[in-house]
Amino acid sequence: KCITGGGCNFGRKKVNGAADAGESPYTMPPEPGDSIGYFIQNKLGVWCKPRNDQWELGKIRSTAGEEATVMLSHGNVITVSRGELLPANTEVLDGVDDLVELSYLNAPSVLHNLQYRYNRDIIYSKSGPVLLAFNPFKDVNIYGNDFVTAYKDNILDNPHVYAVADAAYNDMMKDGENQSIIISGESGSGKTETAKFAMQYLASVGSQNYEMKSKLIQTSCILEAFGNAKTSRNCNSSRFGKLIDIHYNAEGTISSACIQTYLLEKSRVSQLCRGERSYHVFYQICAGAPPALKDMLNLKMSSEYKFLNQSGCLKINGVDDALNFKVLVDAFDTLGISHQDQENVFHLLAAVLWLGNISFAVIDQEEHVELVADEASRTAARLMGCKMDDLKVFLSTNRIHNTAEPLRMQQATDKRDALATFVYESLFNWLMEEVNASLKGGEQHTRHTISILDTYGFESLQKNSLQQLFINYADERLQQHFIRYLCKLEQEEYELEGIHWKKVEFEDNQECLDLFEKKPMGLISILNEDSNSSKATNETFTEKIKRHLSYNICFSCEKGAFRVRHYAREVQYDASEMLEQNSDKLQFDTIQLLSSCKKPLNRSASGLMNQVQTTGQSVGANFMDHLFKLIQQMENSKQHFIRCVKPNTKKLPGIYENDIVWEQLKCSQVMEIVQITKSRYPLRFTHQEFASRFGCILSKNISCMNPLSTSVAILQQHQIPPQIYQAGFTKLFFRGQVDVLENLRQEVLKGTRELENRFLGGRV
Ligand code: AD9
Ligand code: MG
Repeated sequence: KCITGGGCNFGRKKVNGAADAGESPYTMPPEPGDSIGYFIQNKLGVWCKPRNDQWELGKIRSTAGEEATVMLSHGNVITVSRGELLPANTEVLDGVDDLVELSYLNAPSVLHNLQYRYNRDIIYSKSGPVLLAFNPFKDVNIYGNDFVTAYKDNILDNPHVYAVADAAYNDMMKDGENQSIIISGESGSGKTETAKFAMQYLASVGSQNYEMKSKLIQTSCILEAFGNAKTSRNCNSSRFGKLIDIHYNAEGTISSACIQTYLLEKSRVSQLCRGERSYHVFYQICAGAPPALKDMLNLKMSSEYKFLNQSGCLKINGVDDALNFKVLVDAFDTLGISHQDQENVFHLLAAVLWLGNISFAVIDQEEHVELVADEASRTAARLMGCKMDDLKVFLSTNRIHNTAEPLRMQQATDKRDALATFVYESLFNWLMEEVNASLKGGEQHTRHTISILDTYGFESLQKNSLQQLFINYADERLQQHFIRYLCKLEQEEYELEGIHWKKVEFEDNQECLDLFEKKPMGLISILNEDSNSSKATNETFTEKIKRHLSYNICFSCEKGAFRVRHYAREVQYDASEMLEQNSDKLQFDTIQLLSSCKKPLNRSASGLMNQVQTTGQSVGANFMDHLFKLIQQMENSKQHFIRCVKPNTKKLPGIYENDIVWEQLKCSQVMEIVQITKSRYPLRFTHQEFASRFGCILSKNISCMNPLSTSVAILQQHQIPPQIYQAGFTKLFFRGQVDVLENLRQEVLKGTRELENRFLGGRV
């Protein structure tokens, strides 16, 4: 098997659903520089753009000076400038598994190849070491137990998320190394679905532990109910990032698992954009709670709650919220969450909804307000488990040094929303702790871990706040990690080793990362500093970032807003509430109120009490800590990359929009990665390793030679063609396996063993 997982190409595999290419025509490609000349001379297929900026395939009929006459595939003949033509690959390469196998790497050829596959429901392709996963927006029949078995038993080995998970599992067992599967892509491109398929595979191969397997699979349902919502881009958008660690024992059986979550979008609890929904679980409980539970919670239909009805969207086409509530309860049961705890969870969900319906009445000339004692406030207090009077004082006043200062309408509703948001966040965190406690497993000893990372996609909304700033910063960090791992480190090694290498240029996002991370005056440091300072306001914050960061080409500042040029796109951020959002400080009275409440809340309150006393970190500082730990964990593991691609913005099957696909491929630098993979040297030995491994097949006496001379002597004696290797300062680099040398070595070793056996055999 090729050690690059598709990177080297000494022998092509037949394409699933595509023509058999027979002998690879790229063994003798024309030099890139004069490839169009070669095509014109031989009247081969070319790509041209006759209209609408859409590439079309044609054949050159004739040329005159700088012009060429091309017959398009549907019969029209057009004249274009030679400079506008790009070489097309021969038809036998249509639909190859790995873009590395294309002779000509240009935008139309790559797009054509992927479309060829997509039209045949072949949604997975390789671009060198990266798996490209196209969202089919329909069921494609390539998952389930039979397919898991087929990949496990190597009956199938074409590109698939199961093949990636299988490689991770096998590498872990073979090399004893931790592995990570890093899934990226735009919102709605299929990351979460892909992560679930990877988890399904890993739960199946690794385990005779059926209890753990079903628990692991059921966690998705809980995570999605509480952390996913309908947005304008995805009806099941993850509003948090997650890293799933699956731990294995020495036999390769799952021993336990752990899920870390990041940066839940809290604001969604109280504020929704038109056409979007809050977290699924709210609609599920309203639609699916049995009558007794509804009575206990005084639960109404979702349309009765302000937090849900504000956006004009209560239902998702094709989604049965009531049924999903039953599925959720089953998942709670599978994970062993007690009925009492489940009841507490439902109480708090209903409490959040009722908090949103609480209203205030103006009570004096200064427009101070007081909480209205009605069904909403009474039910909210009862469900949270606090006294009505305490809730009333809490929501109508601010406690400053033992005096209660009355609030105005906006302040009171803000305080109400902050409380509801906090209750939900505490509930989410508590639930994650419970899920993890259930996945802890018994006393089994953990050897190694496979981690699956499913983050948010890059976001650019109409109004972008602190949440988007952190999501996009995390995306930028992961992009750098991806590029560094796949483009930078490899090329740097060739340079350091002094071997001949035609450098592939790629876009580095370091400048944008500096904007965020520079110390002491990067965007995040300034944000953290100002949100801890009592003097800073959002205006002084905007002034300060303008003063300190305008030198950076990725940054510009406007009144109350700033723009960042991300690798994916430029985004404008609204700075008007950033400091409050970042400091996320809870007043002492909030903690007091919550201490008397139901279980998840009083636990959060005591946790917070400790936090207030010890760290007092801002959201940004906390998030940076998390992100760096996450990247470090990845760097200490073998990494497998999956890039999900959204083929259209309509979220419909069967539509492949070239521009949309190209934009995503360009952002993930697919062409550059393929180019590097095409010419890389996947196999490498230090001179010392090579000399001691293959020294035995050298006929001359090598005892007085240094490792480099020995290595060169071995290569020359066995006539290894110089085009498949290069000798660097400390290492030898090979384009593919050195099977000839391995076979010779095995023969020598076999001969030696036989000889030893003959001598020893007589005596033993
Ligand atoms: V976001 O950044 O969380 O907003 P994701 O996670 O990238 O986003 P998700 O996995 O939620 O996207 O996929 C969006 C929708 O595409 C799913 O709800 C499915 O309806 C659809 N999808 C994605 N992948 C597949 C697949 N392999 N097969 C079938 C799929 N449908
Ligand atoms: Mg998702």
